[in-house]
Amino acid sequence: HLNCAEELLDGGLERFGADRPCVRGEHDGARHAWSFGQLRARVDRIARMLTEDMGVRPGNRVLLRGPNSPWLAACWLAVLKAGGVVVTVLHVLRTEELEAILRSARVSHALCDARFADDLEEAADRAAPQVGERTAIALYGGGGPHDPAVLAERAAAEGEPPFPAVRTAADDVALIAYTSGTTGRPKGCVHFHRDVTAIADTFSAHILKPRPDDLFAGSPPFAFTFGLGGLLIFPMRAGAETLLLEKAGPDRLARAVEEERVTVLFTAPTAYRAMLSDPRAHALSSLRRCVSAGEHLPEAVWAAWYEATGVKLIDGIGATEMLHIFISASDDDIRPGSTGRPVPGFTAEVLDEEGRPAPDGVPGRLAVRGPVGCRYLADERQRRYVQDGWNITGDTYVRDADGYFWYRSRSDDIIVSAGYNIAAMEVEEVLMRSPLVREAAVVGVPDPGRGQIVKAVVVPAEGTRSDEATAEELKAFVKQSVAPYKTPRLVEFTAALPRTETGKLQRYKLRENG
Ligand code: 3SK
Repeated sequence: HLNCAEELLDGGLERFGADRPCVRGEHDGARHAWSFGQLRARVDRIARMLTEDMGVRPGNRVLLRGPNSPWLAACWLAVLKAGGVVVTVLHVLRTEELEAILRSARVSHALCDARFADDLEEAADRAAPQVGERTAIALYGGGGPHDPAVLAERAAAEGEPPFPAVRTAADDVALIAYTSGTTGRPKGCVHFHRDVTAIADTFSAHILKPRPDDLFAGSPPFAFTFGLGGLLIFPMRAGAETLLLEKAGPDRLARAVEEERVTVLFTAPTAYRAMLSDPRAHALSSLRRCVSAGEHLPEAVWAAWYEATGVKLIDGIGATEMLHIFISASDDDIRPGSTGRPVPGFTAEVLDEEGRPAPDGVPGRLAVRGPVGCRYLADERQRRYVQDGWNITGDTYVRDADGYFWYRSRSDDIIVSAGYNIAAMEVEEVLMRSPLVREAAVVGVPDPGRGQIVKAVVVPAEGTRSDEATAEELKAFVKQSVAPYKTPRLVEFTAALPRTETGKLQRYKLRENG
Protein backbone atom coordinates (compact mmCIF):
# COMPACT_ATOMS: atom_id res chain seq x y z
CA HIS A 1 0.00 0.00 0.00
CA LEU A 2 1.28 3.43 -0.93
CA ASN A 3 -0.50 6.68 -1.62
CA CYS A 4 2.25 9.01 -2.78
CA ALA A 5 0.36 12.18 -1.82
CA GLU A 6 -0.25 10.83 1.67
CA GLU A 7 3.42 9.87 1.87
CA LEU A 8 4.62 13.33 0.78
CA LEU A 9 2.08 15.42 2.66
CA ASP A 10 0.91 13.54 5.77
CA GLY A 11 4.25 11.70 6.03
CA GLY A 12 6.08 15.01 5.63
CA LEU A 13 3.92 16.59 8.29
CA GLU A 14 4.78 13.78 10.70
CA ARG A 15 8.49 13.84 9.90
CA PHE A 16 9.06 17.59 9.74
CA GLY A 17 6.19 18.99 11.85
CA ALA A 18 2.98 20.79 10.87
CA ASP A 19 4.62 24.22 11.04
CA ARG A 20 7.46 23.50 8.61
CA PRO A 21 7.12 25.91 5.61
CA CYS A 22 6.08 23.91 2.56
CA VAL A 23 4.70 25.96 -0.36
CA ARG A 24 4.72 29.65 -1.17
CA GLY A 25 3.92 31.59 -4.29
CA GLU A 26 1.42 33.52 -6.28
CA HIS A 27 -1.97 32.86 -7.80
CA ASP A 28 -3.74 35.52 -9.86
CA GLY A 29 -2.09 38.38 -7.98
CA ALA A 30 -2.57 36.89 -4.48
CA ARG A 31 0.35 35.62 -2.35
CA HIS A 32 0.15 32.42 -0.35
CA ALA A 33 2.60 30.80 2.06
CA TRP A 34 1.54 27.51 3.64
CA SER A 35 3.21 25.19 6.11
CA PHE A 36 2.78 21.42 5.79
CA GLY A 37 -0.17 21.66 8.18
CA GLN A 38 -1.80 24.56 6.34
CA LEU A 39 -1.35 22.85 2.99
CA ARG A 40 -2.88 19.65 4.32
CA ALA A 41 -5.98 21.46 5.53
CA ARG A 42 -6.54 22.82 2.02
CA VAL A 43 -5.69 19.59 0.22
CA ASP A 44 -8.04 17.59 2.42
CA ARG A 45 -10.96 19.91 1.76
CA ILE A 46 -10.41 19.63 -1.99
CA ALA A 47 -10.11 15.84 -1.74
CA ARG A 48 -13.41 15.76 0.15
CA MET A 49 -15.04 17.96 -2.49
CA LEU A 50 -13.76 15.66 -5.25
CA THR A 51 -15.14 12.50 -3.65
CA GLU A 52 -18.31 13.81 -1.99
CA ASP A 53 -19.50 16.57 -4.35
CA MET A 54 -18.01 15.61 -7.71
CA GLY A 55 -18.21 11.82 -7.35
CA VAL A 56 -14.55 11.02 -8.06
CA ARG A 57 -13.91 7.30 -7.52
CA PRO A 58 -10.52 5.54 -7.24
CA GLY A 59 -8.90 5.30 -10.64
CA ASN A 60 -10.94 8.13 -12.22
CA ARG A 61 -8.77 10.40 -14.34
CA VAL A 62 -8.78 14.02 -13.21
CA LEU A 63 -7.27 16.65 -15.47
CA LEU A 64 -5.47 19.63 -13.93
CA ARG A 65 -5.08 22.81 -15.95
CA GLY A 66 -3.37 25.91 -14.65
CA PRO A 67 0.03 27.53 -14.33
CA ASN A 68 2.21 26.55 -11.38
CA SER A 69 0.81 27.98 -8.16
CA PRO A 70 0.17 26.88 -4.57
CA TRP A 71 -3.41 26.06 -5.61
CA LEU A 72 -2.22 23.80 -8.44
CA ALA A 73 -0.01 21.99 -5.92
CA ALA A 74 -2.97 21.59 -3.53
CA CYS A 75 -5.17 20.21 -6.34
CA TRP A 76 -2.45 17.77 -7.46
CA LEU A 77 -2.12 16.32 -3.96
CA ALA A 78 -5.90 16.30 -3.41
CA VAL A 79 -6.62 14.26 -6.55
CA LEU A 80 -4.11 11.63 -5.44
CA LYS A 81 -5.31 11.54 -1.84
CA ALA A 82 -8.81 11.01 -3.25
CA GLY A 83 -7.51 7.99 -5.19
CA GLY A 84 -7.80 9.72 -8.58
CA VAL A 85 -5.26 9.68 -11.37
CA VAL A 86 -3.77 13.09 -12.18
CA VAL A 87 -3.56 14.18 -15.80
CA THR A 88 -1.68 17.48 -15.82
CA VAL A 89 -1.66 19.57 -19.00
CA LEU A 90 0.15 22.72 -20.05
CA HIS A 91 -2.28 25.58 -19.53
CA VAL A 92 -1.31 27.04 -22.92
CA LEU A 93 -2.75 24.07 -24.86
CA ARG A 94 -5.58 24.88 -27.25
CA THR A 95 -9.01 23.25 -27.64
CA GLU A 96 -7.89 20.64 -30.16
CA GLU A 97 -4.92 19.56 -28.04
CA LEU A 98 -7.06 19.38 -24.89
CA GLU A 99 -9.74 17.39 -26.70
CA ALA A 100 -7.18 14.79 -27.79
CA ILE A 101 -6.03 14.35 -24.18
CA LEU A 102 -9.56 14.18 -22.74
CA ARG A 103 -10.34 11.42 -25.22
CA SER A 104 -7.09 9.53 -24.88
CA ALA A 105 -7.12 9.47 -21.06
CA ARG A 106 -10.95 9.27 -20.78
CA VAL A 107 -10.90 12.14 -18.34
CA SER A 108 -14.03 12.12 -16.17
CA HIS A 109 -13.27 15.18 -14.03
CA ALA A 110 -11.17 18.33 -14.22
CA LEU A 111 -9.93 21.05 -11.90
CA CYS A 112 -9.13 24.12 -13.95
CA ASP A 113 -7.78 27.54 -13.08
CA ALA A 114 -10.80 29.81 -13.59
CA ARG A 115 -8.81 32.03 -15.98
CA PHE A 116 -8.30 29.17 -18.44
CA ALA A 117 -11.78 27.62 -18.59
CA ASP A 118 -12.94 28.47 -22.10
CA ASP A 119 -10.96 26.08 -24.32
CA LEU A 120 -11.43 23.30 -21.80
CA GLU A 121 -15.22 23.67 -21.72
CA GLU A 122 -15.28 23.50 -25.52
CA ALA A 123 -12.92 20.51 -25.56
CA ALA A 124 -15.14 18.72 -23.01
CA ASP A 125 -18.22 19.23 -25.22
CA ARG A 126 -16.39 17.84 -28.22
CA ALA A 127 -14.79 14.87 -26.42
CA ALA A 128 -17.92 13.77 -24.52
CA PRO A 129 -18.99 11.00 -26.94
CA GLN A 130 -15.60 9.24 -26.71
CA VAL A 131 -15.14 9.85 -22.98
CA GLY A 132 -18.58 8.35 -22.37
CA GLU A 133 -19.82 11.32 -20.36
CA ARG A 134 -19.04 15.02 -20.38
CA THR A 135 -16.00 15.74 -18.21
CA ALA A 136 -17.19 17.44 -15.00
CA ILE A 137 -15.17 20.64 -14.57
CA ALA A 138 -14.67 22.60 -11.35
CA LEU A 139 -12.98 25.99 -11.62
CA TYR A 140 -10.60 27.12 -8.91
CA GLY A 141 -9.46 30.61 -8.02
CA GLY A 142 -12.35 32.58 -9.53
CA GLY A 143 -14.33 33.01 -6.27
CA GLY A 144 -17.88 31.87 -5.72
CA PRO A 145 -19.47 29.37 -3.34
CA HIS A 146 -18.36 26.18 -5.16
CA ASP A 147 -14.80 27.30 -5.87
CA PRO A 148 -12.48 24.60 -4.41
CA ALA A 149 -10.06 27.35 -3.32
CA VAL A 150 -12.80 29.20 -1.43
CA LEU A 151 -13.99 25.98 0.24
CA ALA A 152 -10.42 25.05 1.14
CA GLU A 153 -9.67 28.46 2.70
CA ARG A 154 -12.82 28.21 4.79
CA ALA A 155 -12.03 24.66 5.91
CA ALA A 156 -8.49 25.70 6.86
CA ALA A 157 -9.88 28.57 8.96
CA GLU A 158 -12.49 26.35 10.61
CA GLY A 159 -10.16 23.39 11.23
CA GLU A 160 -11.99 20.47 9.56
CA PRO A 161 -10.80 16.93 10.44
CA PRO A 162 -8.18 15.37 8.10
CA PHE A 163 -9.33 13.45 5.00
CA PRO A 164 -8.13 9.82 5.17
CA ALA A 165 -6.23 9.10 1.95
CA VAL A 166 -7.65 6.38 -0.28
CA ARG A 167 -5.61 3.18 0.26
CA THR A 168 -4.02 2.86 -3.15
CA ALA A 169 -1.47 0.16 -3.96
CA ALA A 170 2.13 1.10 -4.69
CA ASP A 171 1.59 0.05 -8.29
CA ASP A 172 -1.77 1.73 -8.80
CA VAL A 173 -1.65 4.45 -11.43
CA ALA A 174 -0.98 7.90 -9.94
CA LEU A 175 -0.46 10.05 -13.01
CA ILE A 176 -0.60 10.18 -16.76
CA ALA A 177 1.89 12.65 -18.24
CA TYR A 178 1.61 13.60 -21.90
CA THR A 179 4.52 13.93 -24.27
CA SER A 180 4.71 14.77 -27.98
CA GLY A 181 4.90 11.71 -30.17
CA THR A 182 7.01 11.96 -33.32
CA THR A 183 3.80 11.56 -35.31
CA GLY A 184 2.18 14.42 -33.45
CA ARG A 185 -0.27 12.16 -31.63
CA PRO A 186 0.42 12.84 -27.93
CA LYS A 187 1.43 9.82 -25.86
CA GLY A 188 0.19 9.36 -22.31
CA CYS A 189 2.90 8.03 -19.99
CA VAL A 190 1.51 6.12 -17.05
CA HIS A 191 3.30 6.30 -13.70
CA PHE A 192 2.52 4.52 -10.44
CA HIS A 193 2.42 5.83 -6.88
CA ARG A 194 5.76 4.13 -6.23
CA ASP A 195 7.35 5.91 -9.22
CA VAL A 196 6.69 9.27 -7.57
CA THR A 197 8.68 8.36 -4.47
CA ALA A 198 11.29 6.51 -6.57
CA ILE A 199 12.41 9.66 -8.42
CA ALA A 200 12.86 11.46 -5.11
CA ASP A 201 14.82 8.56 -3.65
CA THR A 202 17.13 8.26 -6.69
CA PHE A 203 18.01 11.51 -8.49
CA SER A 204 17.03 13.85 -5.69
CA ALA A 205 18.50 11.86 -2.79
CA HIS A 206 21.77 10.86 -4.51
CA ILE A 207 22.56 13.69 -6.92
CA LEU A 208 20.67 16.79 -5.79
CA LYS A 209 20.93 16.12 -2.05
CA PRO A 210 18.50 18.82 -0.88
CA ARG A 211 18.43 20.12 2.69
CA PRO A 212 15.36 20.93 4.78
CA ASP A 213 16.36 24.61 4.84
CA ASP A 214 16.36 24.85 1.04
CA LEU A 215 13.98 27.01 -0.96
CA PHE A 216 13.30 25.57 -4.43
CA ALA A 217 12.14 27.57 -7.47
CA GLY A 218 12.17 27.24 -11.22
CA SER A 219 10.36 27.52 -14.49
CA PRO A 220 9.10 24.11 -15.70
CA PRO A 221 5.36 23.61 -15.27
CA PHE A 222 4.01 20.59 -13.38
CA ALA A 223 2.72 19.27 -16.71
CA PHE A 224 6.36 18.73 -17.65
CA THR A 225 7.55 16.12 -15.17
CA PHE A 226 10.89 17.94 -14.85
CA GLY A 227 8.90 20.64 -13.02
CA LEU A 228 6.65 18.27 -11.09
CA GLY A 229 9.68 16.52 -9.59
CA GLY A 230 11.88 19.55 -9.12
CA LEU A 231 9.28 21.96 -7.80
CA LEU A 232 6.92 19.75 -5.81
CA ILE A 233 8.00 16.16 -5.19
CA PHE A 234 11.68 16.73 -4.30
CA PRO A 235 11.20 19.66 -1.93
CA MET A 236 8.29 17.97 -0.13
CA ARG A 237 10.21 14.71 0.23
CA ALA A 238 13.13 16.62 1.78
CA GLY A 239 11.01 18.81 4.07
CA ALA A 240 12.13 21.86 2.10
CA GLU A 241 10.03 24.76 0.84
CA THR A 242 9.05 25.46 -2.78
CA LEU A 243 8.28 28.79 -4.43
CA LEU A 244 5.73 28.41 -7.23
CA LEU A 245 5.60 31.14 -9.85
CA GLU A 246 2.87 31.45 -12.45
CA LYS A 247 5.17 33.17 -14.87
CA ALA A 248 8.81 32.19 -14.61
CA GLY A 249 10.69 33.70 -17.52
CA PRO A 250 14.41 34.33 -16.90
CA ASP A 251 13.90 37.91 -15.60
CA ARG A 252 11.15 36.94 -13.19
CA LEU A 253 13.17 33.94 -12.05
CA ALA A 254 16.29 36.01 -11.38
CA ARG A 255 14.23 38.56 -9.44
CA ALA A 256 12.60 35.79 -7.39
CA VAL A 257 15.99 34.25 -6.59
CA GLU A 258 17.26 37.61 -5.38
CA GLU A 259 14.17 38.70 -3.43
CA GLU A 260 13.25 35.38 -1.83
CA ARG A 261 16.77 33.94 -1.41
CA VAL A 262 16.14 30.82 -3.48
CA THR A 263 18.76 28.09 -2.92
CA VAL A 264 17.77 25.38 -5.46
CA LEU A 265 16.90 26.27 -9.05
CA PHE A 266 15.37 24.08 -11.78
CA THR A 267 15.28 25.43 -15.31
CA ALA A 268 16.46 24.83 -18.89
CA PRO A 269 19.83 25.88 -20.39
CA THR A 270 18.06 28.63 -22.36
CA ALA A 271 17.04 30.31 -19.11
CA TYR A 272 20.48 29.93 -17.49
CA ARG A 273 22.02 31.61 -20.51
CA ALA A 274 19.43 34.42 -20.46
CA MET A 275 19.96 35.02 -16.73
CA LEU A 276 23.67 35.42 -17.36
CA SER A 277 23.07 38.26 -19.77
CA ASP A 278 21.42 40.17 -16.92
CA PRO A 279 23.99 42.51 -15.36
CA ARG A 280 22.55 41.69 -11.93
CA ALA A 281 23.91 38.12 -12.05
CA HIS A 282 25.51 38.78 -8.65
CA ALA A 283 22.02 38.82 -7.14
CA LEU A 284 22.01 35.03 -7.53
CA SER A 285 24.34 34.55 -4.57
CA SER A 286 21.80 32.60 -2.48
CA LEU A 287 21.86 29.68 -4.95
CA ARG A 288 23.65 26.51 -3.93
CA ARG A 289 22.18 23.90 -6.37
CA CYS A 290 21.12 24.53 -9.98
CA VAL A 291 19.66 21.79 -12.18
CA SER A 292 19.54 21.98 -15.96
CA ALA A 293 17.52 19.56 -18.11
CA GLY A 294 15.01 19.48 -20.91
CA GLU A 295 17.62 20.12 -23.60
CA HIS A 296 21.34 19.71 -24.07
CA LEU A 297 23.46 21.96 -21.82
CA PRO A 298 26.29 23.52 -23.85
CA GLU A 299 29.64 23.45 -22.07
CA ALA A 300 30.01 27.22 -22.59
CA VAL A 301 26.83 27.86 -20.58
CA TRP A 302 28.07 25.55 -17.81
CA ALA A 303 31.39 27.45 -17.63
CA ALA A 304 29.81 30.91 -17.75
CA TRP A 305 27.33 30.00 -15.00
CA TYR A 306 30.13 28.68 -12.81
CA GLU A 307 32.18 31.80 -13.34
CA ALA A 308 29.24 34.13 -12.58
CA THR A 309 27.79 32.28 -9.57
CA GLY A 310 30.37 29.78 -8.31
CA VAL A 311 27.69 27.06 -8.62
CA LYS A 312 28.38 23.91 -10.66
CA LEU A 313 25.31 23.33 -12.80
CA ILE A 314 23.87 19.82 -12.39
CA ASP A 315 23.06 18.65 -15.91
CA GLY A 316 20.69 15.73 -16.38
CA ILE A 317 18.77 13.83 -18.99
CA GLY A 318 15.25 12.76 -18.19
CA ALA A 319 12.16 11.86 -20.14
CA THR A 320 8.43 11.98 -19.52
CA GLU A 321 8.50 8.20 -20.13
CA MET A 322 11.02 7.81 -17.27
CA LEU A 323 9.28 10.46 -15.12
CA HIS A 324 12.52 12.25 -14.26
CA ILE A 325 16.32 12.33 -14.56
CA PHE A 326 18.26 9.07 -14.96
CA ILE A 327 21.76 10.25 -15.98
CA SER A 328 23.39 13.11 -14.13
CA ALA A 329 26.26 14.17 -11.86
CA SER A 330 26.85 16.73 -9.14
CA ASP A 331 29.73 18.36 -7.28
CA ASP A 332 33.19 16.96 -8.09
CA ASP A 333 31.71 14.14 -10.20
CA ILE A 334 30.71 16.67 -12.87
CA ARG A 335 32.61 16.64 -16.16
CA PRO A 336 31.51 19.79 -17.98
CA GLY A 337 30.00 18.95 -21.38
CA SER A 338 29.00 15.45 -20.28
CA THR A 339 25.51 14.68 -18.93
CA GLY A 340 27.08 12.46 -16.26
CA ARG A 341 26.68 8.83 -15.24
CA PRO A 342 23.59 6.70 -14.52
CA VAL A 343 21.87 7.89 -11.37
CA PRO A 344 22.14 5.25 -8.59
CA GLY A 345 19.31 2.76 -9.20
CA PHE A 346 19.56 3.11 -13.02
CA THR A 347 21.68 1.30 -15.63
CA ALA A 348 22.41 2.81 -19.03
CA GLU A 349 23.96 1.47 -22.24
CA VAL A 350 24.74 2.78 -25.69
CA LEU A 351 23.37 0.32 -28.27
CA ASP A 352 24.32 -0.16 -31.90
CA GLU A 353 21.78 -0.61 -34.70
CA GLU A 354 21.46 -4.35 -33.89
CA GLY A 355 20.74 -3.63 -30.23
CA ARG A 356 24.17 -4.78 -29.02
CA PRO A 357 26.23 -2.66 -26.61
CA ALA A 358 28.39 -0.27 -28.66
CA PRO A 359 32.07 -0.01 -27.67
CA ASP A 360 33.02 3.01 -25.55
CA GLY A 361 33.64 6.05 -27.74
CA VAL A 362 31.23 4.89 -30.45
CA PRO A 363 27.90 6.72 -30.73
CA GLY A 364 24.66 4.77 -30.54
CA ARG A 365 21.14 4.73 -29.16
CA LEU A 366 20.78 5.47 -25.47
CA ALA A 367 19.08 2.67 -23.52
CA VAL A 368 18.18 2.85 -19.86
CA ARG A 369 16.48 0.76 -17.18
CA GLY A 370 15.71 1.39 -13.54
CA PRO A 371 12.97 1.65 -10.93
CA VAL A 372 10.74 3.66 -13.33
CA GLY A 373 10.10 3.07 -17.00
CA CYS A 374 7.88 3.68 -19.98
CA ARG A 375 4.27 2.52 -19.93
CA TYR A 376 2.37 4.24 -22.73
CA LEU A 377 -1.37 4.39 -22.32
CA ALA A 378 -2.75 1.98 -24.94
CA ASP A 379 -0.23 2.89 -27.62
CA GLU A 380 1.54 0.60 -30.06
CA ARG A 381 4.61 2.84 -29.86
CA GLN A 382 5.36 1.07 -26.54
CA ARG A 383 7.07 -1.69 -28.54
CA ARG A 384 9.51 0.79 -30.03
CA TYR A 385 10.30 2.50 -26.75
CA VAL A 386 10.78 -0.61 -24.62
CA GLN A 387 12.91 -3.34 -26.21
CA ASP A 388 14.32 -6.30 -24.29
CA GLY A 389 13.61 -4.50 -21.04
CA TRP A 390 15.52 -1.38 -22.11
CA ASN A 391 13.90 2.02 -22.51
CA ILE A 392 15.13 3.48 -25.81
CA THR A 393 14.91 7.21 -25.27
CA GLY A 394 15.42 8.52 -28.81
CA ASP A 395 18.76 10.15 -28.01
CA THR A 396 22.15 9.42 -29.54
CA TYR A 397 24.94 9.27 -26.95
CA VAL A 398 28.59 8.24 -26.59
CA ARG A 399 29.95 6.67 -23.39
CA ASP A 400 33.59 7.22 -22.51
CA ALA A 401 35.94 4.78 -20.79
CA ASP A 402 35.10 6.28 -17.38
CA GLY A 403 31.38 5.59 -17.84
CA TYR A 404 30.40 9.21 -18.56
CA PHE A 405 27.67 9.80 -21.15
CA TRP A 406 28.07 12.54 -23.79
CA TYR A 407 25.06 13.79 -25.76
CA ARG A 408 25.24 13.78 -29.56
CA SER A 409 21.73 14.40 -30.94
CA ARG A 410 18.10 13.32 -30.97
CA SER A 411 17.58 10.28 -33.14
CA ASP A 412 13.94 11.05 -34.03
CA ASP A 413 11.89 13.94 -35.36
CA ILE A 414 11.38 15.66 -32.04
CA ILE A 415 12.48 19.29 -31.90
CA VAL A 416 13.69 20.44 -28.49
CA SER A 417 13.26 24.20 -28.15
CA ALA A 418 13.83 26.02 -24.86
CA GLY A 419 13.17 22.73 -23.07
CA TYR A 420 9.90 21.98 -24.86
CA ASN A 421 9.56 18.81 -26.96
CA ILE A 422 7.78 19.51 -30.22
CA ALA A 423 6.75 16.89 -32.79
CA ALA A 424 7.64 18.10 -36.28
CA MET A 425 4.70 16.17 -37.73
CA GLU A 426 2.14 17.82 -35.49
CA VAL A 427 3.12 21.27 -36.77
CA GLU A 428 3.27 20.00 -40.36
CA GLU A 429 -0.26 18.63 -40.09
CA VAL A 430 -1.58 22.02 -38.99
CA LEU A 431 0.29 23.85 -41.77
CA MET A 432 -1.09 21.46 -44.36
CA ARG A 433 -4.61 22.55 -43.43
CA SER A 434 -3.93 26.08 -44.68
CA PRO A 435 -5.17 26.83 -48.21
CA LEU A 436 -1.90 28.75 -48.71
CA VAL A 437 0.15 25.55 -48.42
CA ARG A 438 0.74 22.77 -50.94
CA GLU A 439 3.39 20.93 -48.93
CA ALA A 440 5.17 21.63 -45.66
CA ALA A 441 8.04 20.19 -43.67
CA VAL A 442 9.09 21.23 -40.19
CA VAL A 443 12.56 20.90 -38.69
CA GLY A 444 14.52 22.19 -35.71
CA VAL A 445 17.43 24.45 -36.55
CA PRO A 446 20.16 25.52 -34.12
CA ASP A 447 19.56 28.70 -32.17
CA PRO A 448 21.99 30.19 -29.66
CA GLY A 449 19.24 31.20 -27.23
CA ARG A 450 16.72 28.34 -27.38
CA GLY A 451 18.91 25.42 -28.45
CA GLN A 452 16.69 24.86 -31.46
CA ILE A 453 13.85 26.79 -33.05
CA VAL A 454 11.01 25.51 -35.20
CA LYS A 455 11.48 26.19 -38.90
CA ALA A 456 8.80 25.47 -41.51
CA VAL A 457 9.75 24.93 -45.13
CA VAL A 458 6.70 25.49 -47.28
CA VAL A 459 5.81 24.82 -50.89
CA PRO A 460 3.14 27.47 -51.48
CA ALA A 461 -0.21 26.63 -53.07
CA GLU A 462 -0.91 27.91 -56.60
CA GLY A 463 -1.30 31.66 -56.60
CA THR A 464 0.18 32.15 -53.08
CA ARG A 465 2.99 34.68 -52.83
CA SER A 466 6.23 33.56 -51.16
CA ASP A 467 6.68 36.68 -49.10
CA GLU A 468 6.91 37.95 -45.54
CA ALA A 469 3.17 38.63 -45.34
CA THR A 470 2.38 34.97 -46.21
CA ALA A 471 4.95 33.79 -43.67
CA GLU A 472 3.31 35.89 -40.95
CA GLU A 473 -0.14 34.67 -41.98
CA LEU A 474 1.02 31.06 -41.69
CA LYS A 475 2.53 31.63 -38.24
CA ALA A 476 -0.78 33.14 -37.06
CA PHE A 477 -2.66 30.21 -38.62
CA VAL A 478 -0.61 27.62 -36.73
CA LYS A 479 -0.95 29.56 -33.47
CA GLN A 480 -4.75 29.22 -33.63
CA SER A 481 -4.53 25.43 -33.34
CA VAL A 482 -1.50 24.62 -31.22
CA ALA A 483 0.27 26.09 -28.21
CA PRO A 484 2.41 29.14 -29.04
CA TYR A 485 5.71 27.38 -28.25
CA LYS A 486 5.11 25.02 -31.21
CA THR A 487 4.60 27.85 -33.74
CA PRO A 488 7.38 28.17 -36.36
CA ARG A 489 9.66 31.13 -35.73
CA LEU A 490 11.01 30.84 -39.28
CA VAL A 491 9.02 30.19 -42.43
CA GLU A 492 10.91 29.61 -45.67
CA PHE A 493 9.47 28.98 -49.12
CA THR A 494 10.74 26.46 -51.63
CA ALA A 495 9.63 25.09 -55.01
CA ALA A 496 9.91 21.44 -53.86
CA LEU A 497 10.80 19.51 -50.70
CA PRO A 498 13.81 17.17 -50.83
CA ARG A 499 12.62 13.55 -51.09
CA THR A 500 14.14 10.12 -51.66
CA GLU A 501 13.32 8.18 -54.81
CA THR A 502 10.58 6.43 -52.88
CA GLY A 503 9.14 9.79 -51.87
CA LYS A 504 10.36 9.85 -48.25
CA LEU A 505 10.99 13.33 -46.93
CA GLN A 506 14.70 14.01 -46.36
CA ARG A 507 14.37 16.13 -43.26
CA TYR A 508 18.11 16.04 -42.63
CA LYS A 509 18.69 18.04 -45.83
CA LEU A 510 16.44 20.80 -44.55
CA ARG A 511 18.32 20.78 -41.23
CA GLU A 512 21.66 20.96 -43.02
CA ASN A 513 20.52 24.08 -44.87
CA GLY A 514 19.95 25.71 -41.47
O1 3SK B 1 12.00 15.43 -21.05
C1 3SK B 1 12.93 15.85 -20.37
O2 3SK B 1 13.84 16.41 -20.93
C2 3SK B 1 12.97 15.71 -18.85
C3 3SK B 1 14.11 16.08 -18.23
C4 3SK B 1 14.21 15.93 -16.88
C5 3SK B 1 13.19 15.46 -16.13
C6 3SK B 1 12.05 15.12 -16.73
C7 3SK B 1 11.91 15.24 -18.10
C8 3SK B 1 10.59 14.88 -18.71
